Amino acid sequence: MSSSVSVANENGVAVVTIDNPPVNALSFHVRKPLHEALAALRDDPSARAIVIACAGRTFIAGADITEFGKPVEQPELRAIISLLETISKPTVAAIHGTALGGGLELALGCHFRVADQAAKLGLPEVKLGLLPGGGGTARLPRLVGAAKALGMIVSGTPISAGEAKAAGLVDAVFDGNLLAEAVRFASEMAAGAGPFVPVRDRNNRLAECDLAAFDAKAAELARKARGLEAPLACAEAVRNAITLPIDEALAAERQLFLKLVAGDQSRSQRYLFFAEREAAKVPGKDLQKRKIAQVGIIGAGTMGGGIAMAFVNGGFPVTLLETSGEALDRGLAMIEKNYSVSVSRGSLSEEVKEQRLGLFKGSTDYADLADCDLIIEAVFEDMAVKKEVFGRLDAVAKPGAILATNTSYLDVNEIAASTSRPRDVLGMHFFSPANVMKLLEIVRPDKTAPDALATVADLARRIGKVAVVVGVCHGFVGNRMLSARGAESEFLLLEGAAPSQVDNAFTDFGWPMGPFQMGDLAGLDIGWRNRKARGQTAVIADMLCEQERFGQKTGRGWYRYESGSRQPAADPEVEALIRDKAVERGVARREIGADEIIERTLYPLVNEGAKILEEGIAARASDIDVVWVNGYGFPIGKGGPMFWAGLEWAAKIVERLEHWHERTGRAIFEPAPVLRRFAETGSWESVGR
Ligand code: T1G
Repeated sequence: MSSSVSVANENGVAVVTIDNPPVNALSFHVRKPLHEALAALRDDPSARAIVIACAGRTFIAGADITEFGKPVEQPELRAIISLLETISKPTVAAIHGTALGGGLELALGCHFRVADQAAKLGLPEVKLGLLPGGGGTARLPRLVGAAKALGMIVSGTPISAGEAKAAGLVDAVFDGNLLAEAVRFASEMAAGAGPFVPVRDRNNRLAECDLAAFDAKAAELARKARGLEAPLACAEAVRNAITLPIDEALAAERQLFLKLVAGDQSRSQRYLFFAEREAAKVPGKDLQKRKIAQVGIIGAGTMGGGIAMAFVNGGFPVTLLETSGEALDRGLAMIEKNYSVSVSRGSLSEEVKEQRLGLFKGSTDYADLADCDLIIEAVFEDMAVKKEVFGRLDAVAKPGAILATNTSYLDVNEIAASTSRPRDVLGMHFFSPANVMKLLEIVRPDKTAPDALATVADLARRIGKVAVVVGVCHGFVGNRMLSARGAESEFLLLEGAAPSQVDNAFTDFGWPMGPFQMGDLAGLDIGWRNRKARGQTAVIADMLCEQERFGQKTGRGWYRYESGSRQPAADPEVEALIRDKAVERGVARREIGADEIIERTLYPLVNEGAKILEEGIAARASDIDVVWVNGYGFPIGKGGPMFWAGLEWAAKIVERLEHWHERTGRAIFEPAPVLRRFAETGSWESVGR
């Protein structure tokens, strides 16, 4: 037997244990001995039943994602599942932790599945740009019905053991010693009459399916796919389970899987899976972390309130500080309203809402922050104001407390230097709404202690954030690149592109929303205030703001919003204003196509990312992609701006940047040397620091 698979016999029940840390992925060195063990046990009279279990913290978390793109080594998962289904004695999967992807598919090859209370079961392949390739699209509907299977497979979201039991996916849920209970369960099954019907031969749940309702649901999901192929393939494969004999459905699933796994979208999404985990490997990752029990948040506005919710949702008590009782009450009322909306939507129970509200403590006195282990300020974006806050924090915070600023742009070195404890100061740049958006830029000033950085990175994971460590510069990684992406926006409008044309070019590319619609959503007054603070102008946007066209909040911005609707409508007044400004500036207008829009917005985005990489503001190109996918909605099927530069062909990007640089003379088009080198080598790693 191998080190990855062992077999024991417990009073006639064979226990096959898989041990492949850290998540028992079905790597080749697991599949081979597992196949051999099951083949032997099938014909072994001393084994009346078989339990498949896993050592370590979880049941099988799926196929080994690192094996994709390489030649398949036999036996593959499907062969093991087929072998399982030739076994007449009862087979039982004992599930703890997570049974995901190929792990759940293996369990679906067993007659029975038992789980512990805390287990989760799911088919998340769609998040990797794939579909369940081990028969899950044909077997899962046979246990939980087509509609439930469609929802699980297209969303990729795991369900709890309890939900799985209720749905018919799991046969028993245990509280105590899972393995002992699983062996007992298997022994009881073996004592029973049988026969034990493989999942593939159970069709009664399929008969319940209302195909018209299924197709309507699948069409709705397709509309949300935004150009991603995997969700559509998932729906097609589940539909095949209903309409085709199972072997034809399985053959069709295989073809769909092979097409997806070879495609750019899955390559991009698998790249992002590992990129997020690389980003989490911050310097000093394994250092002793500081204990964080009490969190203080200064500022109960939109950002401060959202950040406070993010920590409370992660189970941390929060002291929320404001300058006045009235401001504090407003902030707490907004938080309470946010939770009530979640309750009304059914995504939060009333009980959990009350629990979370109980973790808030409001205050207007800095002294109440004295016991906090981490204090984050989310006050007005002004250096003088930030320094005043840090001065007061320096006076009251306990030794070793981490002091963080939520600034989006400002120099965190300067803030740190204004305190007596720069080693404890760093930036935690959340993205609004902070209780929802996953990205957290951890801004690392020069003097921050490694253990403080490691503590905050670990904390980010604990509150469900995707953290990326970034260096100090104006706008760090995300916002600095956002400026580059938007630098041409007004020129495009003056030269002839309507806001809707630019936005459509973005949504056709796969963005959830274009820059003008996004501006109207966020509020044009925010950018206006930032520009004025920095002595900058944006001709057209400033004019809109002077007319109090702030976007959705005022019913007019780049677009019109009729009677409170959020649906943008082209605004002839804005288009006339743009035309008048073009005439005033002597700008000849012309037709501008989507390709040009992408070249003049997304190529500078990539170019700025290359500069950021060269300056060491980001440690890896993949960190930049993690920022843009998790903080700005860069389409996951393109992997992020830096990965996409490879897909788009970097040499072409350099050539087009040179074209626009020659034509406009504007610096954002001057190709960064690092980008040129990437175009030659095809790898960012060869060009980073
Ligand atoms: N393959 C290879 N490595 C994996 C892996 C996998 N499936 N899952 C995790 N790892 C690595 C990960 O890169 C990290 O490595 C370490 O394990 C810990 O992971 C045929 C085609 C299980 C919920 O999509 O969701 O089956 O950074 O940091 O936060 O139909 O890992 O330490 O070097 O995420 O506790 C489907 C992916 C595969 C599940 C645990 N399965 N994994 O989360 O730890 S495709 C998935 C997860 C498939 C079949 C199809 C999570 C987790 P390192 P971690 P965690």
